[in-house]
Amino acid sequence: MEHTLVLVKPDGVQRGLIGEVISRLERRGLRLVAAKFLNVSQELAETHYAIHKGKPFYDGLIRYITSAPVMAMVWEGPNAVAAVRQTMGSTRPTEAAPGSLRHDYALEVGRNLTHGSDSPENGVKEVELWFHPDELVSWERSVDPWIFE
Ligand code: IDP
Ligand code: MG
Repeated sequence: MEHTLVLVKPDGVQRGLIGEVISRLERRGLRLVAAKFLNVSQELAETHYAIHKGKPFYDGLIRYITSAPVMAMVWEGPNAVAAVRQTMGSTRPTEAAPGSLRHDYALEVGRNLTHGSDSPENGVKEVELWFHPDELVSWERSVDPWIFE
């Protein structure tokens, strides 16, 4: 089953939107695999956002993600990566589809509430970066056959 890393970023945590994010992913039918609430270290932030090093927004991005606690989660399901990114909406909130989290709760790209892995390969890498293997819970729900084909 495909895994994806989801972060409720510091703005989402401060604004009391952890529950809203979880609720929307549950409602979609995705299955929670792991969760933890943490302050992001400088090192973890730099590794997670290494691909953006050198871009004009990089320093601000590192300050943003380390500025307050985040809720880090692993979610799974068929096409979990694409499903989560669709539920979150486009990176720039004013381009995000109506009904998506970033459309409904955000205005600025530098305060866009959530992170979701951008490919199944990066999903695997990011889950390995943020979680120990023994933190991932393998389980079944009685409704799974009504959600997973
Ligand atoms: P994503 O989070 O939708 O995958 P990326 O392009 O990977 O978007 O960028 C990572 C994060 O960096 C974004 O979610 C956003 O918080 C921040 N970011 C991206 N572009 C800008 C920008 O132009 N200004 C400020 N922050 C940005
Ligand atoms: Mg990205």
